[in-house]
Amino acid sequence: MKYVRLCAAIAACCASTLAAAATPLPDSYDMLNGNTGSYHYWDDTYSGAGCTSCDNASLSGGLGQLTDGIVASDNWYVTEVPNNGPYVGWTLDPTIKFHFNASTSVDTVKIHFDDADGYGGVSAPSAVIINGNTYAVTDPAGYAPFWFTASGVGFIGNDLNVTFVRNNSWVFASEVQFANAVPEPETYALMLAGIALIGVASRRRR
Ligand SMILES: [Ca+2]
Ligand SMILES: [Ca+2]
Ligand SMILES: [Ca+2]
Repeated sequence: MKYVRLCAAIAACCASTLAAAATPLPDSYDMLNGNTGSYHYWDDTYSGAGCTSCDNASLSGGLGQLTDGIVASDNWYVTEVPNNGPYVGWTLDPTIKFHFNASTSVDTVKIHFDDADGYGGVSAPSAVIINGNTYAVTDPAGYAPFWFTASGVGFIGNDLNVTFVRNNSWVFASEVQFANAVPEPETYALMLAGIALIGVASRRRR
């Protein structure tokens, strides 16, 4: 029976689309700017208010290097020479408040950190705190930069606070990404189209 196979195909299609993760982008983030060591580890492209060339200046209402899609390809001592590199580096435990204009669900937070194994006082952080929940970070083997993934975040709202807890003098991050499994409008459109097709198929059968 053709329509049974058609229904099965549509169901499989809808199921795979539903499982696909959406990757919401924040509309802005607020935080303290990075610090200066051998070089400046500032959020060089930050678009909001605040001094982008001042250590620990309050930055607000904009986006910058933590959400620009650019992921550092190497350790800080390679990418940050001479200045304006892709990382932001702090000598404090920064809290970054990510703001979504519309209420947004977040299941997963991914953060790209440097892991210089202590070179220059830069190590992987010991933990990440997301809206009060602590996620321990294991220092990966070797010294390559790495992605840390916090799963099961279960956040729905507008403002998501993320704190990096240092394990050494410095913490360096180059990108933060969010994901959720909520179906997007296109998914609903696909499902409606599928239901319509099933209706057509069953009418033809009759
Ligand atoms: Ca920078
Ligand atoms: Ca970046
Ligand atoms: Ca390591």
